[in-house]
Amino acid sequence: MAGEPQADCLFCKIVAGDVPATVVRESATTVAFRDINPQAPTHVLVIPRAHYADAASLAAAEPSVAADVLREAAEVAAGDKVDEGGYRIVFNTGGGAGQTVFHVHAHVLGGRGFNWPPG
Ligand code: D5M
Repeated sequence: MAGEPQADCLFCKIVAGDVPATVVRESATTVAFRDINPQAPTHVLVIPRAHYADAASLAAAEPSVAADVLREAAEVAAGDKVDEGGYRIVFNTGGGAGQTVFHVHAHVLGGRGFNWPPG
């Protein structure tokens, strides 16, 4: 069923506490934890507790939780004090865009400069 935990999903296992993660924030609907392979001084992933493959599926099924993810991303940036310098929120969507974990996650990146367009 949509949103239900998936046995083979790494991020569902982090939500369940079955895989360790450096959790920086939790809410009723989301978990935020540090990326295992950081690409910036701040690199945190914000995920919904519910399992959806990508941002579009989450927004279609549970738009209020999609908003929660964005709100938590802003709180992460403020908590790491990277909000004033500017930060980036990225949802890689689909393998062609670099998505490797198919449980939607917002990358929150900050603490350094960024180029546009991204690589
Ligand atoms: O991003 C998937 C991201 O997930 C990538 O930046 C590494 C990160 N990752 C993978 N495994 C872990 C664990 N166990 N903890 C924390 N972070 C992790 P994507 O946009 O799908 O390429």
